[in-house]
Amino acid sequence: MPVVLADRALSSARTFRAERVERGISMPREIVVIDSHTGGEPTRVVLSGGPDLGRGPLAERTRLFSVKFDAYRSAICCEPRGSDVLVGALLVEPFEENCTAGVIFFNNVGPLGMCGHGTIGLIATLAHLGKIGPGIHRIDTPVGVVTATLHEDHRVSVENVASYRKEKAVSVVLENKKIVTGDIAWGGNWFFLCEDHELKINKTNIEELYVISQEIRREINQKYPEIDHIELLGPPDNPENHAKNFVLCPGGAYDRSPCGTGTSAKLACLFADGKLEAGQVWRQESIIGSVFEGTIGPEGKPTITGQAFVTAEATLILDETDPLCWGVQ
Ligand code: PYC
Repeated sequence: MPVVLADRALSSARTFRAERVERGISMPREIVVIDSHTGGEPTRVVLSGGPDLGRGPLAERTRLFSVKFDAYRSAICCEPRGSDVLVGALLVEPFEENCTAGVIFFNNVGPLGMCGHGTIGLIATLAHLGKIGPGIHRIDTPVGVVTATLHEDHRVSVENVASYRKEKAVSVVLENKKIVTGDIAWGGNWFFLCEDHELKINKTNIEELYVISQEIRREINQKYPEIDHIELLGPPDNPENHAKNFVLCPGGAYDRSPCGTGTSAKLACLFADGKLEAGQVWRQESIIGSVFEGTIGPEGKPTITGQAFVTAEATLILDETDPLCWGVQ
Protein backbone atom coordinates (compact mmCIF):
# COMPACT_ATOMS: atom_id res chain seq x y z
CA MET A 1 0.00 0.00 0.00
CA PRO A 2 1.46 3.45 -0.83
CA VAL A 3 2.66 5.17 2.37
CA VAL A 4 0.15 7.98 2.08
CA LEU A 5 -2.78 5.51 1.89
CA ALA A 6 -1.42 3.47 4.79
CA ASP A 7 -1.20 6.64 6.90
CA ARG A 8 -4.75 7.58 6.01
CA ALA A 9 -6.04 4.11 6.88
CA LEU A 10 -4.25 4.20 10.23
CA SER A 11 -5.53 7.64 11.13
CA SER A 12 -9.10 6.71 10.21
CA ALA A 13 -8.80 3.54 12.34
CA ARG A 14 -7.66 5.75 15.26
CA THR A 15 -10.60 8.13 14.71
CA PHE A 16 -12.99 5.15 14.55
CA ARG A 17 -11.68 3.82 17.88
CA ALA A 18 -11.70 7.24 19.58
CA GLU A 19 -15.28 7.92 18.42
CA ARG A 20 -16.51 4.58 19.74
CA VAL A 21 -14.85 5.11 23.12
CA GLU A 22 -16.41 8.60 23.30
CA ARG A 23 -19.89 7.23 22.45
CA GLY A 24 -19.52 4.29 24.88
CA ILE A 25 -19.77 1.67 22.09
CA SER A 26 -17.75 -1.49 22.61
CA MET A 27 -14.94 -2.19 20.16
CA PRO A 28 -15.70 -4.86 17.56
CA ARG A 29 -14.55 -8.38 18.40
CA GLU A 30 -11.86 -9.69 16.11
CA ILE A 31 -11.66 -13.35 15.10
CA VAL A 32 -8.51 -14.37 13.27
CA VAL A 33 -9.06 -17.12 10.71
CA ILE A 34 -7.33 -18.94 7.90
CA ASP A 35 -9.44 -20.28 5.04
CA SER A 36 -8.50 -23.23 2.88
CA HIS A 37 -10.19 -25.72 0.59
CA THR A 38 -9.78 -29.46 0.33
CA GLY A 39 -10.97 -30.81 -2.99
CA GLY A 40 -13.18 -27.72 -3.35
CA GLU A 41 -14.74 -27.93 0.13
CA PRO A 42 -13.85 -24.91 2.29
CA THR A 43 -12.57 -24.93 5.89
CA ARG A 44 -12.20 -21.85 8.11
CA VAL A 45 -9.75 -22.47 10.95
CA VAL A 46 -10.33 -20.12 13.89
CA LEU A 47 -6.94 -19.22 15.35
CA SER A 48 -7.99 -16.68 17.96
CA GLY A 49 -10.96 -14.65 19.15
CA GLY A 50 -13.24 -17.67 19.72
CA PRO A 51 -14.96 -18.38 23.06
CA ASP A 52 -13.13 -19.83 26.05
CA LEU A 53 -14.47 -23.38 26.44
CA GLY A 54 -12.22 -24.43 29.30
CA ARG A 55 -9.95 -27.47 29.38
CA GLY A 56 -12.36 -30.41 29.49
CA PRO A 57 -12.73 -33.31 27.04
CA LEU A 58 -13.52 -32.13 23.53
CA ALA A 59 -17.02 -33.68 23.52
CA GLU A 60 -17.83 -31.64 26.63
CA ARG A 61 -16.33 -28.46 25.12
CA THR A 62 -18.42 -29.02 21.96
CA ARG A 63 -21.56 -29.24 24.09
CA LEU A 64 -20.62 -25.98 25.80
CA PHE A 65 -19.93 -24.36 22.43
CA SER A 66 -23.44 -25.35 21.26
CA VAL A 67 -25.29 -24.43 24.41
CA LYS A 68 -23.54 -21.19 25.38
CA PHE A 69 -21.67 -19.89 22.37
CA ASP A 70 -23.72 -20.87 19.34
CA ALA A 71 -23.69 -17.25 18.18
CA TYR A 72 -19.96 -17.61 17.44
CA ARG A 73 -20.76 -20.53 15.15
CA SER A 74 -23.24 -18.51 13.12
CA ALA A 75 -21.05 -15.40 13.11
CA ILE A 76 -18.18 -17.45 11.65
CA CYS A 77 -20.03 -19.85 9.30
CA CYS A 78 -23.29 -18.19 8.25
CA GLU A 79 -23.78 -15.31 5.87
CA PRO A 80 -22.66 -12.55 5.54
CA ARG A 81 -19.16 -13.83 6.47
CA GLY A 82 -19.66 -17.48 5.58
CA SER A 83 -22.00 -19.69 3.58
CA ASP A 84 -23.90 -22.99 3.82
CA VAL A 85 -20.94 -24.89 2.44
CA LEU A 86 -18.30 -23.57 4.84
CA VAL A 87 -17.00 -25.75 7.70
CA GLY A 88 -15.55 -23.96 10.72
CA ALA A 89 -12.72 -25.48 12.74
CA LEU A 90 -12.16 -23.99 16.17
CA LEU A 91 -8.56 -24.64 17.14
CA VAL A 92 -8.32 -25.48 20.86
CA GLU A 93 -5.89 -26.97 23.34
CA PRO A 94 -6.11 -30.76 23.19
CA PHE A 95 -7.43 -32.72 26.18
CA GLU A 96 -5.93 -36.07 25.21
CA GLU A 97 -2.22 -36.59 25.73
CA ASN A 98 0.41 -36.27 23.02
CA CYS A 99 -1.80 -34.33 20.63
CA THR A 100 -0.58 -31.46 18.45
CA ALA A 101 -3.94 -29.70 18.65
CA GLY A 102 -7.61 -30.06 19.44
CA VAL A 103 -10.37 -29.05 17.03
CA ILE A 104 -14.12 -28.55 17.10
CA PHE A 105 -15.78 -28.64 13.68
CA PHE A 106 -19.08 -26.92 12.91
CA ASN A 107 -21.12 -25.60 10.00
CA ASN A 108 -24.05 -23.30 9.33
CA VAL A 109 -26.44 -25.40 11.45
CA GLY A 110 -24.39 -26.93 14.27
CA PRO A 111 -21.31 -28.88 15.34
CA LEU A 112 -19.92 -31.86 13.40
CA GLY A 113 -18.36 -34.94 15.03
CA MET A 114 -15.31 -35.29 12.82
CA CYS A 115 -14.50 -33.77 9.48
CA GLY A 116 -12.05 -35.40 7.09
CA HIS A 117 -11.65 -32.55 4.62
CA GLY A 118 -11.52 -30.14 7.59
CA THR A 119 -8.70 -32.09 9.28
CA ILE A 120 -6.71 -31.97 6.03
CA GLY A 121 -7.44 -28.20 5.93
CA LEU A 122 -6.35 -27.80 9.56
CA ILE A 123 -3.04 -29.57 8.94
CA ALA A 124 -2.39 -27.48 5.79
CA THR A 125 -3.18 -24.34 7.82
CA LEU A 126 -0.81 -25.26 10.68
CA ALA A 127 1.90 -26.01 8.09
CA HIS A 128 1.21 -22.69 6.33
CA LEU A 129 1.74 -20.94 9.67
CA GLY A 130 5.02 -22.81 10.19
CA LYS A 131 3.65 -24.44 13.34
CA ILE A 132 4.12 -28.00 12.10
CA GLY A 133 6.26 -29.78 9.55
CA PRO A 134 6.00 -33.07 7.72
CA GLY A 135 5.40 -35.98 10.07
CA ILE A 136 2.71 -37.47 12.26
CA HIS A 137 0.34 -35.26 14.28
CA ARG A 138 -2.33 -36.50 16.65
CA ILE A 139 -5.43 -34.30 16.61
CA ASP A 140 -8.00 -34.41 19.42
CA THR A 141 -11.64 -34.23 18.21
CA PRO A 142 -15.00 -34.62 19.97
CA VAL A 143 -15.32 -38.21 18.65
CA GLY A 144 -11.77 -39.32 19.43
CA VAL A 145 -8.15 -38.77 18.48
CA VAL A 146 -7.29 -38.94 14.78
CA THR A 147 -3.77 -39.17 13.41
CA ALA A 148 -2.76 -36.91 10.53
CA THR A 149 0.41 -37.42 8.53
CA LEU A 150 1.69 -34.40 6.64
CA HIS A 151 3.70 -35.69 3.68
CA GLU A 152 6.67 -33.88 2.09
CA ASP A 153 4.58 -33.25 -1.06
CA HIS A 154 1.91 -31.44 1.08
CA ARG A 155 -0.68 -34.23 0.88
CA VAL A 156 -2.23 -35.21 4.18
CA SER A 157 -3.33 -38.67 5.29
CA VAL A 158 -5.85 -38.78 8.13
CA GLU A 159 -6.29 -41.99 10.08
CA ASN A 160 -9.85 -41.56 11.23
CA VAL A 161 -11.68 -42.98 14.24
CA ALA A 162 -12.78 -46.62 13.88
CA SER A 163 -15.66 -46.74 11.42
CA TYR A 164 -18.36 -49.39 11.10
CA ARG A 165 -21.62 -50.34 9.47
CA LYS A 166 -24.51 -50.34 11.89
CA GLU A 167 -27.25 -51.70 9.60
CA LYS A 168 -27.29 -53.13 6.10
CA ALA A 169 -29.96 -52.68 3.40
CA VAL A 170 -32.38 -50.42 5.26
CA SER A 171 -35.41 -49.52 3.11
CA VAL A 172 -36.78 -46.01 2.86
CA VAL A 173 -40.16 -45.35 1.25
CA LEU A 174 -40.27 -42.04 -0.61
CA GLU A 175 -43.33 -39.85 -1.20
CA ASN A 176 -43.90 -41.30 -4.70
CA LYS A 177 -43.91 -44.78 -3.06
CA LYS A 178 -40.57 -45.59 -4.61
CA ILE A 179 -38.32 -47.56 -2.25
CA VAL A 180 -34.59 -46.93 -1.92
CA THR A 181 -32.27 -49.04 0.22
CA GLY A 182 -29.02 -48.17 1.90
CA ASP A 183 -26.60 -48.85 4.72
CA ILE A 184 -26.28 -46.92 7.97
CA ALA A 185 -22.64 -46.39 8.90
CA TRP A 186 -20.44 -44.37 11.24
CA GLY A 187 -17.35 -42.62 9.83
CA GLY A 188 -16.98 -39.95 12.51
CA ASN A 189 -20.48 -38.71 11.56
CA TRP A 190 -23.62 -40.76 10.82
CA PHE A 191 -24.35 -41.62 7.19
CA PHE A 192 -27.05 -43.28 5.13
CA LEU A 193 -25.30 -44.60 2.00
CA CYS A 194 -27.50 -45.34 -0.98
CA GLU A 195 -26.74 -46.70 -4.46
CA ASP A 196 -30.16 -47.56 -5.91
CA HIS A 197 -31.41 -43.95 -6.20
CA GLU A 198 -31.34 -44.24 -10.03
CA LEU A 199 -29.88 -40.75 -10.52
CA LYS A 200 -26.65 -39.96 -12.28
CA ILE A 201 -24.11 -38.44 -9.86
CA ASN A 202 -23.45 -35.44 -12.01
CA LYS A 203 -23.25 -31.67 -11.52
CA THR A 204 -26.05 -31.16 -14.07
CA ASN A 205 -28.26 -33.19 -11.71
CA ILE A 206 -27.58 -31.23 -8.53
CA GLU A 207 -31.20 -30.12 -8.04
CA GLU A 208 -32.55 -33.68 -8.31
CA LEU A 209 -29.79 -35.02 -6.07
CA TYR A 210 -30.68 -32.37 -3.51
CA VAL A 211 -34.38 -33.15 -3.60
CA ILE A 212 -34.01 -36.91 -3.24
CA SER A 213 -31.27 -36.75 -0.58
CA GLN A 214 -33.31 -34.30 1.51
CA GLU A 215 -36.37 -36.52 1.18
CA ILE A 216 -34.35 -39.59 2.16
CA ARG A 217 -33.03 -37.73 5.22
CA ARG A 218 -36.51 -36.61 6.26
CA GLU A 219 -37.77 -40.19 6.03
CA ILE A 220 -34.81 -41.97 7.63
CA ASN A 221 -34.74 -39.43 10.47
CA GLN A 222 -38.13 -40.66 11.64
CA LYS A 223 -36.45 -43.84 12.85
CA TYR A 224 -32.80 -42.75 12.98
CA PRO A 225 -32.66 -39.07 14.02
CA GLU A 226 -28.88 -39.26 14.43
CA ILE A 227 -28.27 -39.60 10.66
CA ASP A 228 -27.36 -36.15 9.39
CA HIS A 229 -25.37 -37.01 6.23
CA ILE A 230 -26.84 -38.70 3.14
CA GLU A 231 -24.36 -40.18 0.67
CA LEU A 232 -25.55 -41.10 -2.82
CA LEU A 233 -23.09 -43.23 -4.76
CA GLY A 234 -22.62 -44.07 -8.43
CA PRO A 235 -19.98 -44.97 -11.00
CA PRO A 236 -16.95 -42.64 -11.34
CA ASP A 237 -16.29 -40.43 -14.36
CA ASN A 238 -12.61 -41.32 -14.30
CA PRO A 239 -12.01 -45.09 -14.66
CA GLU A 240 -8.99 -44.78 -12.32
CA ASN A 241 -11.47 -44.10 -9.49
CA HIS A 242 -13.81 -46.59 -7.87
CA ALA A 243 -16.97 -44.53 -7.20
CA LYS A 244 -18.39 -41.02 -7.27
CA ASN A 245 -20.52 -39.53 -4.52
CA PHE A 246 -22.91 -36.73 -3.69
CA VAL A 247 -22.98 -36.03 0.05
CA LEU A 248 -25.73 -33.96 1.62
CA CYS A 249 -24.31 -32.35 4.77
CA PRO A 250 -26.27 -31.23 7.86
CA GLY A 251 -28.16 -28.12 6.77
CA GLY A 252 -28.59 -27.93 3.03
CA ALA A 253 -25.16 -27.90 1.40
CA TYR A 254 -23.52 -30.71 -0.52
CA ASP A 255 -19.88 -31.56 0.05
CA ARG A 256 -17.66 -30.43 -2.80
CA SER A 257 -14.98 -32.87 -1.65
CA PRO A 258 -15.54 -36.66 -1.56
CA CYS A 259 -16.21 -36.19 2.20
CA GLY A 260 -13.60 -37.72 4.49
CA THR A 261 -16.08 -39.12 7.00
CA GLY A 262 -18.40 -40.22 4.17
CA THR A 263 -15.55 -42.04 2.44
CA SER A 264 -14.70 -43.62 5.81
CA ALA A 265 -18.30 -44.83 6.15
CA LYS A 266 -18.16 -46.24 2.60
CA LEU A 267 -14.88 -48.05 3.34
CA ALA A 268 -16.42 -49.56 6.49
CA CYS A 269 -19.36 -50.93 4.43
CA LEU A 270 -17.09 -52.35 1.72
CA PHE A 271 -14.89 -53.93 4.40
CA ALA A 272 -17.92 -55.44 6.16
CA ASP A 273 -19.08 -56.94 2.85
CA GLY A 274 -15.62 -58.40 2.14
CA LYS A 275 -15.41 -56.20 -0.99
CA LEU A 276 -12.31 -54.32 0.21
CA GLU A 277 -9.33 -55.86 1.98
CA ALA A 278 -7.33 -54.11 4.69
CA GLY A 279 -4.78 -51.85 2.98
CA GLN A 280 -6.44 -52.00 -0.44
CA VAL A 281 -6.77 -48.53 -2.05
CA TRP A 282 -10.21 -47.07 -2.79
CA ARG A 283 -10.32 -43.87 -4.88
CA GLN A 284 -13.44 -41.85 -4.09
CA GLU A 285 -14.47 -39.16 -6.58
CA SER A 286 -16.61 -36.19 -5.52
CA ILE A 287 -19.48 -34.58 -7.38
CA ILE A 288 -17.02 -31.95 -8.70
CA GLY A 289 -14.38 -34.54 -9.64
CA SER A 290 -11.94 -34.10 -6.73
CA VAL A 291 -10.55 -37.33 -5.28
CA PHE A 292 -9.67 -38.80 -1.86
CA GLU A 293 -7.68 -41.98 -1.64
CA GLY A 294 -8.79 -44.28 1.15
CA THR A 295 -7.69 -47.49 2.81
CA ILE A 296 -8.97 -49.29 5.87
CA GLY A 297 -6.91 -51.00 8.56
CA PRO A 298 -7.63 -54.47 9.96
CA GLU A 299 -9.29 -52.89 13.04
CA GLY A 300 -11.64 -50.76 10.92
CA LYS A 301 -9.76 -47.44 11.05
CA PRO A 302 -9.95 -45.75 7.63
CA THR A 303 -7.14 -43.53 6.35
CA ILE A 304 -8.09 -40.76 3.93
CA THR A 305 -5.51 -38.92 1.82
CA GLY A 306 -6.04 -35.56 0.12
CA GLN A 307 -4.57 -32.10 -0.15
CA ALA A 308 -5.72 -28.67 1.01
CA PHE A 309 -4.74 -25.22 -0.25
CA VAL A 310 -4.82 -22.05 1.84
CA THR A 311 -7.04 -19.40 0.24
CA ALA A 312 -7.09 -16.51 2.74
CA GLU A 313 -5.70 -15.10 5.96
CA ALA A 314 -8.32 -12.84 7.48
CA THR A 315 -9.70 -11.10 10.54
CA LEU A 316 -13.46 -11.32 10.98
CA ILE A 317 -14.90 -8.15 12.50
CA LEU A 318 -17.91 -8.58 14.81
CA ASP A 319 -19.37 -5.13 15.31
CA GLU A 320 -22.27 -5.13 17.80
CA THR A 321 -23.78 -2.09 16.05
CA ASP A 322 -24.25 -4.30 12.95
CA PRO A 323 -27.74 -5.89 13.14
CA LEU A 324 -26.28 -8.98 11.44
CA CYS A 325 -23.17 -9.05 13.64
CA TRP A 326 -23.84 -12.69 14.68
CA GLY A 327 -24.80 -13.94 11.23
CA VAL A 328 -28.00 -14.53 9.30
CA GLN A 329 -29.93 -17.30 11.07
O1 PYC B 1 -14.91 -34.34 4.93
O2 PYC B 1 -15.76 -35.42 6.63
C1 PYC B 1 -15.80 -34.54 5.80
C2 PYC B 1 -16.95 -33.60 5.81
C3 PYC B 1 -18.04 -33.63 6.63
C4 PYC B 1 -18.84 -32.55 6.27
C5 PYC B 1 -18.22 -31.88 5.25
N1 PYC B 1 -17.06 -32.53 4.99
